[in-house]
Amino acid sequence: MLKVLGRVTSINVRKVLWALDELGLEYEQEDWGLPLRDPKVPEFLALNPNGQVPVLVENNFALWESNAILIYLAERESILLPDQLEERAVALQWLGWQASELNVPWGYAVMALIRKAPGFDDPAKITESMGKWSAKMEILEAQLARGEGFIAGSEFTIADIVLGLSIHRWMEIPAEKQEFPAIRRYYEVLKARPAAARWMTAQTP
Ligand SMILES: N[C@@H](CCC(=O)N[C@@H](CS)C(=O)NCC(=O)O)C(=O)O
Repeated sequence: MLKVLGRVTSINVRKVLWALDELGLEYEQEDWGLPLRDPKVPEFLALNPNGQVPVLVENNFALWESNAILIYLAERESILLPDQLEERAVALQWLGWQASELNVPWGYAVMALIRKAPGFDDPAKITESMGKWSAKMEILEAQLARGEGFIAGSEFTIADIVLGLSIHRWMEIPAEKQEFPAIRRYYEVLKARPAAARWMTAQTP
């Protein structure tokens, strides 16, 4: 049985849970991650030396890094990634972009406005974080305005999972935001998927 180690309040854990539900796979989920269960303990660090969630475990196999887990699941089941080389590369491009570009600028704003973490209360830094995040959302808006349906074309892929959860975070953050019509339409399309309805919810942070 596949096991997902990680609390459902984590966006990275919800990526994996959403993918597993899309694939119709059975799994168990075990709460790890603060404040529920500290992952920086030897038992967990043996599975992921970063002490972070999620980790996917099956028998003696353990895999960390949420986007690597999504690729593994899609390849294992031969769906959620296109077969055609260029289309597959474009899906992987957006998957990587979510982790390395979109995920970075929102950090301060999310800590301040969603997690309300102590020490994250500088209005100038919040504005800077929102501005940089918005600039990345413009890139997403331009791609989605092409009207292909999903981010990498007409097929739903694992890239739509990571972007759907990221957009959900944008929609949820209580701040003044630019309106992105194509992103909103895409968000509604994604929300209509049963697996998305389960995980694209207000389980922030
Ligand atoms: N690049 C990693 C990031 C993982 C990550 O940042 N996980 C956070 C939760 S979103 C975490 O484990 N935080 C520590 C904790 O929850 O105790 C991935 O995509 O899996």
